[in-house]
Amino acid sequence: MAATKSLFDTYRLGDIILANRIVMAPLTRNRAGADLVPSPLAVEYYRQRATAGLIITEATQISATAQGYQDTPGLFTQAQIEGWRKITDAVHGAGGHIFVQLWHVGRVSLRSLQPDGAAPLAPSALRANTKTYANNSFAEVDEPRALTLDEIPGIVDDFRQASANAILAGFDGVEIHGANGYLIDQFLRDGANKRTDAYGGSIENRTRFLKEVLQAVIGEIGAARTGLRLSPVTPANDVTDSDPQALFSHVMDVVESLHPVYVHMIEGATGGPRDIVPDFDFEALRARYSGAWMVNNGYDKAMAEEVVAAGKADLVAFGKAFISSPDAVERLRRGVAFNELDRDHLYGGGAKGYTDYPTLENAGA
Ligand code: 8OZ
Repeated sequence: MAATKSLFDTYRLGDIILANRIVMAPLTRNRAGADLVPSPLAVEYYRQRATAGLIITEATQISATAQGYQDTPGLFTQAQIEGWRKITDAVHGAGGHIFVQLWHVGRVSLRSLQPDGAAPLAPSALRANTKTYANNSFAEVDEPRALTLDEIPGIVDDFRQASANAILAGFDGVEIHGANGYLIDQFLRDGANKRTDAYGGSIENRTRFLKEVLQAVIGEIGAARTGLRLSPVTPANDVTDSDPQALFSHVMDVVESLHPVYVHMIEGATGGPRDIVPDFDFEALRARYSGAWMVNNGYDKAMAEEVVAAGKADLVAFGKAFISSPDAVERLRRGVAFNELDRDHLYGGGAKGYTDYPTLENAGA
């Protein structure tokens, strides 16, 4: 019988060896500097958290139209590549590994954040009933414009180019953000995608955009450096689907055929409760895919140890724990509580609630 796996064991992910199975989840913090270049403070923030087996960065724009929130970073200009290089060097210097999460927000945006004040882009011209963070407050999103058929290859190519930029910036790989009601998820769900061309209608058609993005990114940087995040049951950003089990079963078959190195599965409502769709069968999704399985959503130490020991997951991602506790891995190891989360300084601002959380070591514990 194989030895029982522990959260604190190393893990081979593609061509890299992670120091443990604890992942820092992608976390939007709205602190990018001028021209959406990550700030020097972000270098310190990620360096502090480099004991995670893997860091997945905050969601990062593949192009100017991909933006939906104020001060979220990009990876489509030389200055942005150079800004991220400082972060990847810092994390690698501290012994960690880091993937960048690549996103296009689609309809979750405002004209004020789009080039020339144009309407945000989406599969269909349907406004989402959701808010985004801009001008230092939350605001209802604007009505989008439907992408024309001949515009879609350009967006797929923006994902490809951003993945090439990620390698130039020194990242170990990329996570494609297919979750939480952003552009890829908008294509997947029949509540947001009303297209009548090859990208809408059947489950196969709605999965086409994701498939093309995966093919383009894997073709550019290789499957071993490509991950994918999905959230089949989340209500985030007003995405709905008439049959998520069937939809995501097909998605997993496509994913298995292209074989990105991991799938990162949000098992409930993003950042919220796990049990919103009690009869949804995540194990059936996992059974269709043979790569690394990363889980997320409200895990504590006992739950995380249990899923890893039982072989139900290879990696467990923690979000809030890594915001409040740069040494979340050490706290998990020792069974010590995480710091309290400073909810007033999650989005935007400076060092407060960002790089000023204590570790056990600098608290003298
Ligand atoms: C919280 C606030 C803004 C963005 C996601 C990127 O839900 C996000 C996000 C989360 O994936």
